[in-house]
Amino acid sequence: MLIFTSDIHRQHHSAELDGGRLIPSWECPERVDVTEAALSDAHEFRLPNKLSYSILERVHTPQYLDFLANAWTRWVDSGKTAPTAMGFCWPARPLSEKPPNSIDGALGYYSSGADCGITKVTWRAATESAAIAQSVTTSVLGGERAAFGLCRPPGHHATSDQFGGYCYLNNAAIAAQQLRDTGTGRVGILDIDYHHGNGTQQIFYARDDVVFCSIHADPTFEFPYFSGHADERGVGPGEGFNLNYPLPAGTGFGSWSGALQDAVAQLTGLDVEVLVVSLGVDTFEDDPISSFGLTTPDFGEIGRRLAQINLPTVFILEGGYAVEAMGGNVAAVLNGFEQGG
Ligand code: SP5
Ligand code: ZN
Repeated sequence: MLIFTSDIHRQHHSAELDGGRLIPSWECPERVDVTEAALSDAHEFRLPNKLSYSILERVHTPQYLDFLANAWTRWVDSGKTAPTAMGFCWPARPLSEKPPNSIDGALGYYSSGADCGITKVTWRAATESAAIAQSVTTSVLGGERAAFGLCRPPGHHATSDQFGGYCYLNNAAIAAQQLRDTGTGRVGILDIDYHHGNGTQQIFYARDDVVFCSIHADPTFEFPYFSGHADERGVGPGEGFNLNYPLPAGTGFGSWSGALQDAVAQLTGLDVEVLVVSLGVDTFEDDPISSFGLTTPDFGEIGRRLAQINLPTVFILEGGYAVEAMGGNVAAVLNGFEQGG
């Protein structure tokens, strides 16, 4: 399979507030190294083409893009010396949501939490990650059966105007929008990361041309906490085109794959023409921040099942924090997909 990747991400490593302490983020550069190493034998690597910026404006607000592009400079200009810019105050219920002028206020306004922040190279890394998503999509539009983007930073928690959950630009949404803008009919996004893809859900919530379908840890106990319940089914024309499968802590492959089977049946029934897979492997049994019990062979089976859907497929990397094992888990999905037809 064609794999798009780049070195630009390497210097981006945010801090994250975890259990009351600021730590180097679980979302670290080594994730890509390990995955590249595990894929190198059986797959072909390519660098992305230059990002066409206009696609970002189809998914994110101009104010948010302007904020992301300039946040680091504003942080430094405000006299701060910490290597990660983070907010500490959010427009929580029932406060005003008027955008503030100060960098501290803007960091709160344009983010959903303190599990990540903005470093000197975040904008560069996030736009390169989006360029990877765009190149993967272009190659599938050009006739590839499937291609994979080693996107880092990940994207599915980024809404139209908020970063969070290690995500800044929503790579899967960018892929889906690019497909729509170039003549693809209805697009299906299948999000199998451990966490609910709240950003992708928000971006397409009122639309019926992109179906969002997510299998994830129930938000009653897991991040992102405020999005991902089964009764979130879309609004207006989008009603019925947003499908959530929240699952309990400790879920193993038996019930997880039951949810997948149902999700695939629903997607197939909605006449989807191209599939975008938000591929997180943080459902792995040894993931340090997650609670599901999937094994490496289970990831191979997931790949085979995804191939059986029999649609052109754009794979976008999301989470996965068991660094040593994640390469093998991603490889298992892609190899299973190729075996599955
Ligand atoms: C892309 C993606 O998978 N983002 C996930 C973001 C999760 N951020 C909150 C993580 C909280 C982790 N707390 C772990 C405590 C273990 N000691
Ligand atoms: Zn995740």
